[in-house]
Amino acid sequence: MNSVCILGLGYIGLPTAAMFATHGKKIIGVDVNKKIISTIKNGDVHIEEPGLKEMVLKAIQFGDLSVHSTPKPADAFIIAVPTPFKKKDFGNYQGRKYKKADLNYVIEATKMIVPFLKKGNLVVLESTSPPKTTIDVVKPILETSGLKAGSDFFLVYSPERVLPGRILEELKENARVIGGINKKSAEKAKELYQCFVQGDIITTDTITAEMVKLMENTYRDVNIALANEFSRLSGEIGFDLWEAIKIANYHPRVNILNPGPGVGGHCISVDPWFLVESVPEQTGLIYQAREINDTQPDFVINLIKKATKNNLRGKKIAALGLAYKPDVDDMRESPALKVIKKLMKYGAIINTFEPHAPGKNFEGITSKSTLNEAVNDAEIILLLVGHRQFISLKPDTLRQMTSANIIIDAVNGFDPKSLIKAGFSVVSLGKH
Ligand code: SAJ
Repeated sequence: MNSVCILGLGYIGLPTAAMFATHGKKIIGVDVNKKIISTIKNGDVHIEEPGLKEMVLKAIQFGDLSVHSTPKPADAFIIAVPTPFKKKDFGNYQGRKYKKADLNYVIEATKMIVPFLKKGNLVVLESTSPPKTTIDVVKPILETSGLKAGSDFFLVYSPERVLPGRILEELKENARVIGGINKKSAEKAKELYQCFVQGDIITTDTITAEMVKLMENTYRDVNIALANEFSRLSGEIGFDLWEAIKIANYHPRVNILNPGPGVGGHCISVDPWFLVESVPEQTGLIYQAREINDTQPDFVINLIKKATKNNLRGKKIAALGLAYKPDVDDMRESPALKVIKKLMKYGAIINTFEPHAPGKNFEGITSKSTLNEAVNDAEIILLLVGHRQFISLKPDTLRQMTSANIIIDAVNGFDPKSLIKAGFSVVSLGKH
């Protein structure tokens, strides 16, 4: 397999395209978003990811990657489009309102492949998808070509499992799961990915591969929910959760994750819903974890309310960080945005700063151009994302930058003792 057409040049599609292109394959990158195509053609990338821009430019320069708005014939096709949840259509099981997967991008991308599908081609679905999507949704669409999956062309599900911020390393190093609709399909895909994957390549069937991906992210969601629930106990009982987690994690079989303002991103806050939607009557724990993580921004708001004696109206708050997690520029489903929007609703005056997108606007919230501008005349500083730039701030430097006297830390990014020494009063999530 020499040529690969990759549909969707987002957080996964573009790094995957660059990886194949720099490992001997000819890549046709496709995206329906014209802005993305023109950005790449102009020598830039729309995603902040260490090493990505250089890799994409090199691939284009050597003629191994070209970008287009429609597919072209190729030996293999990879679908790497988003699978968000529906914004308006919800399910309901015994009063539990749950979110449903929106498979439109997957369906549209699959339809785009049909006119180009030839005998011997391989089709890979990489998008995180509800169980059975490969067989129930993708396969019938591809077979409208008149070709039969498994004999005329090969079909697999192979989830990406990389961590934003470390995508290029993890694409190579992580184990890759390949679920084929038959053995031959899985073997064909294994041959293809072998050109850059250094980790184990494990072959299985499509449903198992789909479940592996959903179970991994659900496992993480449930464990973060547990940490977040613990954070709600610390004030009630009166203990330092961070100290307790540190000590508990000395146990060889315990690894408690970090509490925070909630779970964001396009993966963990979305994927568990696919399981709830599939079998609502058997997913009480998964549902509950989603509930806890989705309401964690409210818990942070309550901390702020307490610190301001329920008097948020007109309070000048500098909110630090808008991204969904530290050291990335991705704002999708970010709990920081949720906290800020709610504070604004309560009448607080918010200045924000996102070091990965200074001066930019997200869902009506504008990041100031500098940290200084955001904190200058604030009354309260609210740390929402543990970006390196924030947690490395020296308390005395911060003291000189701001008129604020209160610091609220939702991520345990600051050392409260040295902040208190510098003259601040400090409220930290998980510290009573
Ligand atoms: N978070 C916490 N506490 C923690 C860890 C994370 O509150 O202890 C929060 C983060 O701040 C963030 C959210 O959870 O808001 C998710 O962050 P993450 O770093 O756990 O995961 P993602 O969404 O960036 O990437 C995940 C990864 N999955 C797992 O680790 C099981 C990644 O490997 C997947 O490829 C990715 O989802 C995906 O695309 O599905």
